[in-house]
Amino acid sequence: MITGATSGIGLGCARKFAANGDRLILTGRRAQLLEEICQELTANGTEVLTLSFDVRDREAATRAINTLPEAWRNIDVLVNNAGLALGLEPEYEGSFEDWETMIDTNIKGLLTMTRLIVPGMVARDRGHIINIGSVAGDAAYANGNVYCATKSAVKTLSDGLRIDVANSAVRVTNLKPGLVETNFSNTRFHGDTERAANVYKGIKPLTGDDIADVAVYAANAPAHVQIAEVLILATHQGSGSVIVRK
Ligand code: NDP
Ligand code: 8X3
Repeated sequence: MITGATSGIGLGCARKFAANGDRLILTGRRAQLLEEICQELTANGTEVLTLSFDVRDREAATRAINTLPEAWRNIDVLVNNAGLALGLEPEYEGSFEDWETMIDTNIKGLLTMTRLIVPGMVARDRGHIINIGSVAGDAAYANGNVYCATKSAVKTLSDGLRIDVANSAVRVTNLKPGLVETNFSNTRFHGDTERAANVYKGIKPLTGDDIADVAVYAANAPAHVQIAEVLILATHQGSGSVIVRK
């Protein structure tokens, strides 16, 4: 199951896990896009189930998971990817609404999906949660404040879950990408495409597929190997705040 599979890293994961021969449950809010992706992958021989809901809506998420057809109930891998940044302003000037959306999606949405799906994994003694954190969770960068804090929470929640499932065969991975060219910056800058494009100027950024490669690797590592955390940066990115543009 991949949350936020309609774009970027989630879509990259959908395509790479499909190429790996897996059956996929794809989620996102945009039902039409999910349908188009389903058609693309189904045409290539992948079995796909789509679920359209907002991860912030706990009731809708619960309904979607509790009404999964029998053949789709035993989820082996959960990629907790749905998330976003909104705004890039000093902490003392940020928007309350943007903060709430980021916290509700990146932290509470991820927790909802974890709470709904991990009990089945523990009961079956089999499963893998791949959380999409960020380099932003390792250290704050200028004006990143609340977004960075949500990704820092993803790291702590991944570490906590890993401890809590350590007596089972369930594995937990926190993938921490740096600069990945997706719809991320368009969303962050509320549709200002020019400002978004500038984020990737002068540097070859990562792609959703680059992150998906690591997710597929972690999910297919031998059963005794737990890829706990991976930081993935573009070659000319030194840290969350050091980006060398040429
Ligand atoms: P995109 O904007 O391209 O994709 C975001 C995905 O999240 C979409 O599929 C969107 O689907 C889904 N999503 C957002 N909000 C919700 C919601 N409330 N309910 C359900 N789905 C939601 O960005 P990315 O692919 O870059 O982002 C994916 C993840 O990667 C995020 O968690 C982001 O923080 C993280 N990340 C991104 C980096 C980057 O540089 N791009 C670097 C590090 C981490 P829909 O709109 O259909 O609901
Ligand atoms: C997304 C990458 O560096 O914009 O998490 O925070 S960054």
